[in-house]
Amino acid sequence: MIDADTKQAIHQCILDGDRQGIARAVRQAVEGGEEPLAIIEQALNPALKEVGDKFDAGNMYLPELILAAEAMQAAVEVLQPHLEAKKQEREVPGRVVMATVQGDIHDIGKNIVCALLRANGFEVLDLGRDVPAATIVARAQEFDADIIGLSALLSTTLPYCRDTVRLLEELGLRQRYKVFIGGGSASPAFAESINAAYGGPHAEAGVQSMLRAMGRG
Ligand code: B12
Repeated sequence: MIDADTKQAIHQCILDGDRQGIARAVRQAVEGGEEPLAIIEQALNPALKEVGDKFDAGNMYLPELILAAEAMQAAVEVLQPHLEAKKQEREVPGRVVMATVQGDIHDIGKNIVCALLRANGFEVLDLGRDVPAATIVARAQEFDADIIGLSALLSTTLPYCRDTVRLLEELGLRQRYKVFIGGGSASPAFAESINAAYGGPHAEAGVQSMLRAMGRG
């Protein structure tokens, strides 16, 4: 468990949308020996969830949501190199194309998944956010990917995960790739309904599932 004062300081910076404050707090936490992943899962994610709940309940408005998201992104940027520094010298378990699907600009979670995949030795092509199914499939072929990882945070963009799988089927490529979906809108039931794997609600669990799918871990 991370230190309670550190957790509270990070939590408050997210709620206040304080980019400078959070970069400082997160840097100090890492220098003080806290694990980057523990900072994300125990401090940053719960704070951002609170922001989302407040927004949902009408107690927070879009400009504040944007500031909180920018603070989160600033924290992840500080943590990303530390996550990737954990990379161990080992055989590459596989190649992954990651994207946030069309219509969706939520990319914080996807960026964390990419950092953790790299830390676990995967070769990763990050296509960014708001990526159409056709681009995902074309780039997966070019990159000779083993896995396609899709992130969807909006209920309205979840169908684009289905579109990606359908396009693979139409092109006779479905057996070529393992497809994982994740992000706030994804669920095990939806994943099953589109013939994809559910990556789980946390990046770490998702990466472990991908390692297992590649016969590792
Ligand atoms: C930050 C945020 C934003 C930021 C995004 C900034 C950015 N660069 O990402 C901004 C302010 C831009 C934004 C905009 C909007 N947002 Co918003 N946003 C959020 C918020 C608060 C946090 C999301 C987040 O980053 N969570 C933290 C990350 C780390 O978690 P995560 O994404 O789930 O990822 C983790 C796992 O899911 C997993 N994972 C993720 N992807 C993948 C993929 C794979 C393959 C695997 C294995 C694992 C995996 O690993 C990650 C790390 O553990 C959520 C609330 C919430 N509780 O989620 C609302 C939320 C997602 N937003 C919402 C809405 C409605 C919007 C807007 C439509 C608002 C508006 N009226 O304009 C716009 C949509 C813009 C668009 N077209 O995409 C709703 C969605 C409702 C729904 N179900 O459809 C939510 C749930 C808020 C709410 N309660 O109403 N938003």
